[in-house]
Amino acid sequence: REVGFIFDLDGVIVDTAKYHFLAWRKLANELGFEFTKEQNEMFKGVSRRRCLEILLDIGGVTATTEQFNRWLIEKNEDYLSYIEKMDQSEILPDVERVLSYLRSKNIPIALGSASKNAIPILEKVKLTDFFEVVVDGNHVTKAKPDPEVFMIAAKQIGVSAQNCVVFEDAIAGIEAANKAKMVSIGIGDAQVLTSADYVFKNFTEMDTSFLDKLINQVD
Ligand code: G16
Ligand code: MG
Repeated sequence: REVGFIFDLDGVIVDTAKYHFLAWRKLANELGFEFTKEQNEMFKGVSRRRCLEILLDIGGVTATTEQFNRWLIEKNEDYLSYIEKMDQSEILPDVERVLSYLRSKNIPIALGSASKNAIPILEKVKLTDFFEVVVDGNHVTKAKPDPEVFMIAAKQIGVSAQNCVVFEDAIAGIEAANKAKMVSIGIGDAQVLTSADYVFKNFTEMDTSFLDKLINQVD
């Protein structure tokens, strides 16, 4: 197979960052400190455990292993209460157009996410069928910026790494794609995603001719 596309989930397909934020803020408040939207930026693409470590650092809180694990569960249960209410209206603009276009060209599509909740989220927004392969936080041992998640996805769709295109909203994710020698496409702010091969504000800005260019150039 010649070319494959790998999508990150949070911040690329859906905006679940706002729900992660609400859940982390609730935990921070319970522990007696504030957690801001700006601080939440650091959590994008970062594993749940690592996020909690950073959160506790922010609050100057030390935890026993038992407390740490309990807070992880608490945060996730709270997060899942938001996920439960999600529907297709939360798919980010033009994601379906791009997925449909790639599918019409018979191009394999994979998900490469740090989230352990990726499958239920895809189900909620009814996008599961587009993905030939889902690699998520349950399958990796090394988090982004390690390229493991994308390398596993490439292997599973049977496309060599340098012929894969990755869509990512997080700096750590762009780094992971670059380390994997894949074409990295930042979705977000070009001032932030400076090491991406290309950056688009969102999929609405990305036209079919650009997708064709990627499909033909990656080879
Ligand atoms: C997402 C988010 C991160 C979150 C991580 C783990 O990564 O960007 O903020 O901490 O998943 O999520 P969960 O707690 O659901 O396992 P990605 O790679 O989809 O952007
Ligand atoms: Mg992301």
